[in-house]
Amino acid sequence: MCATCGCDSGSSISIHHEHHEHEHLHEHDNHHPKTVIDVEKDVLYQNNLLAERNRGYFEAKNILALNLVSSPGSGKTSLLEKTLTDLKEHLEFAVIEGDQQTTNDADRIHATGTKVTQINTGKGCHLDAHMIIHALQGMKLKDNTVLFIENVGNLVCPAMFDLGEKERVVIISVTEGDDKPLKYPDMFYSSTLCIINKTDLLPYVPFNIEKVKENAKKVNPSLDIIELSCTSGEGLQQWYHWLKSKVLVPETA
Ligand SMILES: Nc1nc2c(ncn2[C@@H]2O[C@H](COP(=O)(O)OP(=O)(O)O)[C@@H](O)[C@H]2O)c(=O)[nH]1
Ligand SMILES: [Mg+2]
Repeated sequence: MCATCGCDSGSSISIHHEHHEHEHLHEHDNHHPKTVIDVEKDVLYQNNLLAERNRGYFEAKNILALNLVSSPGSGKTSLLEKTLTDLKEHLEFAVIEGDQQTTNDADRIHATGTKVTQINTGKGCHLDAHMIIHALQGMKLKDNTVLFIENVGNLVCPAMFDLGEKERVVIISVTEGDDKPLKYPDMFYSSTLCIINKTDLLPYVPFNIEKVKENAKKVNPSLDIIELSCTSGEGLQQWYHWLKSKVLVPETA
């Protein structure tokens, strides 16, 4: 059990490299904490060290790593499917998919022709830096890759776990309520971009888009915000523009 957030992360995770390899990791087996606070500090301290290791690897290979976080169903995989399809001629992509169970999302990414590794966290409700190290070992990423890490759907625990990413992107969809930035401030505070997805549904749901932007800016005044719909395609160009502005290499085509 991960004492930091009460989930079962790390006790038994499975990593599926492109659906071929299957690896089980067992950790914390001999970990008997005296107090919850000590363990929490220890878990996050260890995670931060490993995240810095990942960050160094990414910097050395000029890999742009983006950590996508949201509630389940906000549209993370849909956004990736669109992005990978629309920009694959211009950028080198790879994806790490995080979910408790199934390779459903990895299958969707694989269908776009993109290199993908699935991490199943079991009962764990977030990815951590150690899981990313193991995933990276099997991926053999090329220099200058844009690496998307789709985190487990959860607006709470993934906020605490640095994966070594360059930027964190939080996605909220218009069916979730415009108060979410105030209810889950850590996630919005630690992100550099907030994507408001499913704007095609705005006529049908009571969601005040100005209010959600105001709430998000209250938590994080420097947060970039992009409204879009993966279904209609409206606003996607703004996201592509933001993404390309973060890439430090010339496009391949
Ligand atoms: N109406 C609408 N549905 C969307 C949009 N984006 C995603 N969805 C749907 O929302 C559901 C969850 O999307 P998914 O990408 O799996 O979300 P994830 O759990 O965050 O990866 C799926 O049924 C998608 O088709 C959108 O822009 N508009
Ligand atoms: Mg998904």
